Amino acid sequence: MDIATTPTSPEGNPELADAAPTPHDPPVIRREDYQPFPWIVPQTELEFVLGIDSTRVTSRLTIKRNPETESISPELRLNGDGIKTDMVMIDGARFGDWSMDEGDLLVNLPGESHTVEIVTHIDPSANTALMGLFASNGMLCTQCEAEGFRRITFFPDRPDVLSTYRVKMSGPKDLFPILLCNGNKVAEGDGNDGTHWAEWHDPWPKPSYLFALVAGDLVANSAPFTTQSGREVECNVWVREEDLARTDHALQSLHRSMKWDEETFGREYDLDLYNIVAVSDFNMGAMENKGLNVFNTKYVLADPDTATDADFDAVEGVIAHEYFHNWSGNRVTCRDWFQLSLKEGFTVLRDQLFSQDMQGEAVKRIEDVRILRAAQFPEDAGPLAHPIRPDSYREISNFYTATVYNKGAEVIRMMRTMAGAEDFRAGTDLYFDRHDGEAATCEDFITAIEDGAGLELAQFRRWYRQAGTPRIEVSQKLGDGDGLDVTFRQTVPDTPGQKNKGAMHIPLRVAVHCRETGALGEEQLIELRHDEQTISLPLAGPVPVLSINRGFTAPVIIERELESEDLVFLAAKDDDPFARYEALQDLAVRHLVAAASRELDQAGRAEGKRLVCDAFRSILSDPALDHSMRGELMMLPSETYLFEAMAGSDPAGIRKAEPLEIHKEREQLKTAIGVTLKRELESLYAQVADIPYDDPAGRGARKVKTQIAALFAASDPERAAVMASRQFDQADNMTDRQGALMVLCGLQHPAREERLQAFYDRYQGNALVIDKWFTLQALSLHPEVLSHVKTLAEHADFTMKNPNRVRSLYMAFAGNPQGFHAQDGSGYRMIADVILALDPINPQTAARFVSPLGKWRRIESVKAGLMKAELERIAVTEGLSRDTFEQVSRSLD
Ligand code: 0A1
Ligand code: ZN
Repeated sequence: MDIATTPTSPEGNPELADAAPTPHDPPVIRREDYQPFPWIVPQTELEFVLGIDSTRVTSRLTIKRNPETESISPELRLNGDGIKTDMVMIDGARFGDWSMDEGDLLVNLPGESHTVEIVTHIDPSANTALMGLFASNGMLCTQCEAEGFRRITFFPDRPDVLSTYRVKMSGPKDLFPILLCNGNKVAEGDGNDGTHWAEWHDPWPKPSYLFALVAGDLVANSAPFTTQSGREVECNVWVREEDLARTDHALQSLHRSMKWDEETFGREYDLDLYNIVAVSDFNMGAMENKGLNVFNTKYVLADPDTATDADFDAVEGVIAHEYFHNWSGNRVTCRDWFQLSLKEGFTVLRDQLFSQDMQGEAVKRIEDVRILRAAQFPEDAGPLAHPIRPDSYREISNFYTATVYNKGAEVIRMMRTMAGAEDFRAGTDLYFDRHDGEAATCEDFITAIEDGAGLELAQFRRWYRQAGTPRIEVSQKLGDGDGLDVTFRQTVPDTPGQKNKGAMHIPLRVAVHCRETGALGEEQLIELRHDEQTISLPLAGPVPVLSINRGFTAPVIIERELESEDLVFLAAKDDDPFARYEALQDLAVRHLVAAASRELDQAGRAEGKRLVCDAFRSILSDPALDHSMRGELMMLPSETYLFEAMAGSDPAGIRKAEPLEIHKEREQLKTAIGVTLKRELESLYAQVADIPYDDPAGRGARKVKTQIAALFAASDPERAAVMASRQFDQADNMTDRQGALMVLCGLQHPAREERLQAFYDRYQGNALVIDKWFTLQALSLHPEVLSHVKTLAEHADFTMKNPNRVRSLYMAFAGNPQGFHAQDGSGYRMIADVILALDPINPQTAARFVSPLGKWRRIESVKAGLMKAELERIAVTEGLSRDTFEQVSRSLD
């Protein structure tokens, strides 16, 4: 049964009805309360008799008292969530003396070691939450991180209980010709009733969150990889037959990741088999289960006709991310979920470094910073702010955040910057050696880096404890000698539950250039440790211009009074590509925040636009830039970033963001650029328009082309319609096609509907491309976007059961300021309605829609009231999931 299209009622299923107890005030779990589990589980045997709507699970656990704990309690607590026992046996005999506590199974065991056998039944087809064992597109598949295993069978479902798994599964051969699990297949055979079975053994002890099972009608794209020690690994990418032609890029990305990790981190793969399976219903991007990664199809399938350049990069990055987890996550795992950034922050850094090597360092760094600023900075400034190592949670799924992942990566990147790549590698070698086979903590990681890389990180540890983006106020004056005295004043803002924070240890790469002679100063790394400190930096000439936080060394906000001429100079001349990008962004941010705050008179407004246009002009014509970088530099700061800049530019918190003003001013700036630089843009377009897809300059050309059309959409819609329609009609790849359609979607022009229909007709039935079709319309600059989204929600292809589809429409809409922040609050109401409708189906995905509404404190008062009212409406709804309850209550606190 296809749960993406067949409505199923959770209430109709007694197991799932139990699975949603939604206590009104779910308990708070605290990091400081950690206790080791009193038992160890050396071996786990599982047997699955598979069926789409009824699967029987038998587990046989060998358990022993944990010699490292002093507990003498006979109680064994096995976590469960919405499941019931059919039978419990202890040491081979039927056992009736068990009890339940919430979802958990409790048994009292007198001895030192026992075997525990439990039988449960589950209904994968009713599992719309997509945690545990679920059905997707006719196949069966699991997702166990963080606490999904307890929806399959009773188990100590915590990451510090490592066990060796042997798994047997059987099922109808016609429905499930392929049976996969972690590790190696050790036996298989046919039953005499149309069924078959397979037995798998994973030699590496693992926590339950890394367990995976897949059964379905799949085909593989396979190619062996030979490791540095000469072992051959069979690599398979499993998909539905119709998708096979779109798997080469994923397979090649896997090979590239395996090689890179050997060369860069000295990590070799440790099994003879590596399986990747693509599923269409998945809450997140992908999952690193040992030897059997499960992926959202979005991060596997790619060919030029259906995937953009960005999609290709995302596939490569996510494949790498999951592969790198084999060491940073699986061989060394987390002691408890508060340590999530131990594996996620480190693995994101590893995938970023890999992608820098594959795709080009400068552009990748700019993209990563853009993501951090769009997703993590707002989180750190809002009601859901938390340290990269949180102190408490009610629902761990809510902590798979940009803070834990992306800020976590930035924090480890700072360690690498301070140590240098080589010494950092010595630190990570020591970490892997010391903790291989263990469930470790962030503290273990920091200590290993201190010992192996020779750093002193006592004060640096505050990055793990303190939430909030540090702000550094920078001022400068010429010193007595031949230096520039630069004074740094740092503050870490208050965040929920945290006030009066200590100074951070912040590494910054800096250089002092000279605007008059154009001389570029030498880069140096400085380390800030105090609330206020002054450092003298060497001058390169008489008119010093400070280039600061080069390469975005630290995830901080720099505030400084800088003459606009200095920014123009940095944008045109800095030798650090990131600093160049930053200067251009700063020019635009200054103008747009001032304009949106109505601080500019006519002349000031014209002057701001002129400066941005001048800087743009030098970017358009600079022969030293490749088109990829040019395209990057041509992107104006996003409206989310401007929202932060506007709300955050007043430390007293009095100034609030006005998203519609920001939107209006940003569009006007685009118009000014399009009008002022029409000739330059036309000539650049002519240069890049016909560069072929496979040309080395093709990628950059595609980026530049779409940027130009987007600027013309604001300045000369008729010209943009012609340009974009031609680009669409002539496109031989998805990047050009999608770019053109994105521009057309914002226009009130007949070409819009024509091309939208053509796109739909061409790709009907291809779920990932139809997701793009929904997204383009929901993100569009069209004034009627809200009613378009309402209509799209009624479309036959729309379903609340598929997370990709829900996100393609509503996440896109929530990120469209013009629609979401509609004056009358109808955008907020729409998202609140989505949360309420989705919560009973898929709480994890529903809870992710809360944060856009949580911005209410930082927005002007009328909209703030409307947003808050929607949060309050959700908060009083009966039967809310733990996920949504937690996010809504934190957002209202
Ligand atoms: N560990 C995965 C992310 C992940 C987390 C939870 C999931 O449950 C739905 C799925 C995936 C990663 O970092 O890739
Ligand atoms: Zn990860």
